[in-house]
Amino acid sequence: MSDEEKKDAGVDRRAFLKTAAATAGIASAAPAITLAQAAEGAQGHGAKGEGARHVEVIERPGSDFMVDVIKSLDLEYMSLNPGSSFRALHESLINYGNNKAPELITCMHEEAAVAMAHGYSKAAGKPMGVAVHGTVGLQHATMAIYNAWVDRVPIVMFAGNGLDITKRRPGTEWNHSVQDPALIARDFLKWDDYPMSLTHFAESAVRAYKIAVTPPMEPVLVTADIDLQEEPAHDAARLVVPKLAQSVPPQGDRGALAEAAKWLVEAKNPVIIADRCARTPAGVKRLVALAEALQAPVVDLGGRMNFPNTHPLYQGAKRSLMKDADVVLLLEVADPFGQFNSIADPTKKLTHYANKDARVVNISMQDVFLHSNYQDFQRYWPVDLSINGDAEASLPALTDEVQRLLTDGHRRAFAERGKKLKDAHAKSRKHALEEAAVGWEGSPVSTARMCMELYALIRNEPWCLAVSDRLAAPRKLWDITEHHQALGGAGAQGVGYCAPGSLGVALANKTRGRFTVTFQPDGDLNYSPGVLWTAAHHRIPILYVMFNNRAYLHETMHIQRMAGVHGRDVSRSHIGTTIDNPFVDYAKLAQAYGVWAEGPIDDPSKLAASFRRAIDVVKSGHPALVDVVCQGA
Ligand SMILES: Cc1ncc(C[n+]2csc(CCOP(=O)(O)OP(=O)(O)O)c2C)c(N)n1
Ligand SMILES: [Mg+2]
Repeated sequence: MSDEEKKDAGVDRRAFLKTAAATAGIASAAPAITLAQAAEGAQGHGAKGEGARHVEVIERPGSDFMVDVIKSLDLEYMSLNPGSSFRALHESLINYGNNKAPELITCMHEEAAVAMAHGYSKAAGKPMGVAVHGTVGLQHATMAIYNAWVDRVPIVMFAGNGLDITKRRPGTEWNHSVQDPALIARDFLKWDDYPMSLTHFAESAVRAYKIAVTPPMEPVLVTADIDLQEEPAHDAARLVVPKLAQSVPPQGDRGALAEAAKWLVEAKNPVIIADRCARTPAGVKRLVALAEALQAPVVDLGGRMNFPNTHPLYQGAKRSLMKDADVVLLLEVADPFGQFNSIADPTKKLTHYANKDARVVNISMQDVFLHSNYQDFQRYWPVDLSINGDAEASLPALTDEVQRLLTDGHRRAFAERGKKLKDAHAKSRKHALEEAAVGWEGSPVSTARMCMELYALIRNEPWCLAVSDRLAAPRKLWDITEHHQALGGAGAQGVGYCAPGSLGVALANKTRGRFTVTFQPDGDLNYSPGVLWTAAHHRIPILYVMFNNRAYLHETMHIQRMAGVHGRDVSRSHIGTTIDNPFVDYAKLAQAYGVWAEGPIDDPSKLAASFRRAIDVVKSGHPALVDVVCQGA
């Protein structure tokens, strides 16, 4: 930092404190305290220390150096719920780091802080930072970390903690200390470390970032020890921030890709299945190039937006394709077994619905890095050619090999295949429209009507659907052509992702000129409704359309199924699964948090006008919520 920057960053504030023993914080929000009081922990939560009266100002706390390190990581934002185990880092981020790159985003729950970073990362194409209280904060954060883990999303997290027992204040600080903070989340972290010096912190933070963004991308955690944060950075002049070196995503073995190309070109009925294949917009173009070279159908499972749904080769998830498939190419598919088999619920009857003789090529990083405890690796499926590599990085070589093999004969045959697929695509689009018309006038509103009323108003905006795996209608009926338009879902179906995850997407979109919309399930919002306050406080433009079925409806259906199997009355399945008596007034809830809101709306003819008003609010740079009372799950 230059002297000018330091001044700008408020480093001079410390000099001011030194002479004046003056005030801290925002007068309206926090009572002014003297340095002596601060040293005594007079404002401390549960601390009753004897505290020295004489306070020496620490000119260069370790936490300032930590900020230098964090600033080298190009993190636009860092979400947090405050906690004293990282209070020095927090203060340094504000006053030394000037609350810029990263800018702090205040969250009301650690799960929301991590889920915001999860959504942000997918929309921005780079990680966001998170700071958490090492013990209780991480306990809250874990499900969101697990979601990101399963979704292969990089998040760079910092936890505060104190190891040295001689420095811990009695009481709370012991309750909030842990030998090994990352332990609780280690099964779903790619890497973590507990640095014991500032140089160690610098190396580990940079290493953590590098590891997080190397496919398979995953969350990482570095603990910032409280004493390292709060003690002076000894030898400050000699501390260096190591250069961040990012790895080139690994391409699969060229010979194996050539073999795969041979199989695909020779196939009569090849099928391409993509899940988390396209990490960037380039990935979509690469998949289009391969599919067009082969005139092969693409099944997009939607973990990412892999392929335009307007493209004639886009075929949705069709089992019929798999019946005739002779070569199947899996591109970063989370569940290979599930593409060939189903297990009926509740009978658990196994059906193998694909052609048994199909040859399968799997391009994935799944075997390269996985953990044992949590079972997100899914059931083993024996493939014929397993290629360890990043799918997006491997596609150009695969397409080159395909192109090299093509003869005029192939091209003629492929053109024929392409025509048939084009017809099938048009038919399924028509069928989806007919399906959407069912219950169009119904009240409560049908989910398809809710989706299409909104789409009519935003289709010419640079829209982004923050969570795209919950409702079928947008996937089938909205023209999804850009990578950023459909960002998949929670990853591990941990409910509570949609509200904060969407807000993280909106945070990324704010500076990228995109208009963020999300269909917000009611059950999901209630895990962390404080997200609405974060949206209002940080002026994050997003349109929350409540998809309010007044229930944990998926669970209602599970109970109904069980009642059926047990030969009992299904009419009591609402017990423990519905959100009624009283209904939640989501418009009032949002308003209480400072968000513009309308509803509940159960008359579909009233949707358009309300959506229009909400869209104007969002366009003016603020969040808005429309509560739509829906049927369906
Ligand atoms: C953290 C967590 N708790 C419980 C569940 C089990 N669960 C699966 S779907 C669901 C219902 C969610 O309700 P809502 O978000 O309103 O969606 P709906 O089913 O009504 O469409 C629940 C509770 C889960 N997946 N994650
Ligand atoms: Mg619901």
